[in-house]
Amino acid sequence: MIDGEEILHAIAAADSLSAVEQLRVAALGKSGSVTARLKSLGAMDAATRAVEGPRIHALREAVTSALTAKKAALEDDELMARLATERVDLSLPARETPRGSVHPVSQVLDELSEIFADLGFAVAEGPEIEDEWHNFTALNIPESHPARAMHDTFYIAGADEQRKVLRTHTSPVQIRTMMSGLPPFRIIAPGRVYRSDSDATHTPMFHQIEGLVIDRAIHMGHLKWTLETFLKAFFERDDVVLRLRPSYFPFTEPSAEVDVGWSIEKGRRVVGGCEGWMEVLGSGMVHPRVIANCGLDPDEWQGFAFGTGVDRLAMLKYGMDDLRAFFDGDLRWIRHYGFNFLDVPTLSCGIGA
Ligand code: 2NL
Repeated sequence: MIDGEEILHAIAAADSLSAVEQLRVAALGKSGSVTARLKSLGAMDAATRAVEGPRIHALREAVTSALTAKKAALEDDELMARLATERVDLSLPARETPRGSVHPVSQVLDELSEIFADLGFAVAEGPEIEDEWHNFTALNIPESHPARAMHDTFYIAGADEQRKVLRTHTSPVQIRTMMSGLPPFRIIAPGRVYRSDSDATHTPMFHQIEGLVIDRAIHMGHLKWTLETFLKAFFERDDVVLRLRPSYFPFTEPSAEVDVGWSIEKGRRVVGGCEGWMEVLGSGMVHPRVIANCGLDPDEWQGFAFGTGVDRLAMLKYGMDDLRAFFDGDLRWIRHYGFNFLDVPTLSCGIGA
């Protein structure tokens, strides 16, 4: 073989991938030496070509496989060199990944759902844009009631008949549940509600949770036990004391406001004990007219209902003092008061939940 031997020697001696690539171009490229010899076959007479043809093709094969083998060997060397120098230090701390945090309202909504799920309550949902019938009329709230006034409720323009409102409480969810299903019912309705109110303690949008139990022979004893069990679980204390105070809501009869006892611990007011009272819930036995409005016979079905503000419960439990900060979207606030996404309110803390 004429300069074939030389090429093969050069490939064997190449000590870098770029040298191998240069040799490939020099031999097999468009104007490479081996390519030139392949082209020269066309000009040969038949007898010469019969001898030279197989030799030149054999050379091309030899050069190709030598290049491939050398390239693989050099890549191997490179990998071995890297493995020898780049050691993984397992004692280094893991790199931080930026993580968001769970808003206290979301956290408390999860805690509430968890507690009531344990008591057998399902979560019900409904539209935030409601009609006046589901939001007011079905709930025995008269046309003249101040809550229906334009300055208290956000109305959406439309004909009087189907005038829409941003729901002012989550009660319409319970009305819809009673109308579309069959009793008994045991549900909670958590969600956003809207009122035309804005100051240090009121935001035009806030969160409410209401509960409803409808069955045969339900009485206020069931109401009191349920609320006591719920409040003890929520505040994670056994010394939560309740006081039911007579009150008035158009949709319950009788109605009671629920206070819990508080005490001062380490200079802070906490729920538990009984140095004073604070109101946390509204409740009562569902008004028979509301039951009838939902197409049920109030002589057969009765029950209790309650409602409270989720934002306020969150403030009470986690010690936040300004309601407006909840919805300002200030990242410093959420980083301070937010929860880790693994803080799932179950005994297993989310593992398997
Ligand atoms: C409060 C008081 C309350 C209810 C909500 C209710 C729902 C239906 C029927 C009867 Cl469908 N009642 N809900 C009952 C009593 C009180 O909420 O102070 N909320 C912040």
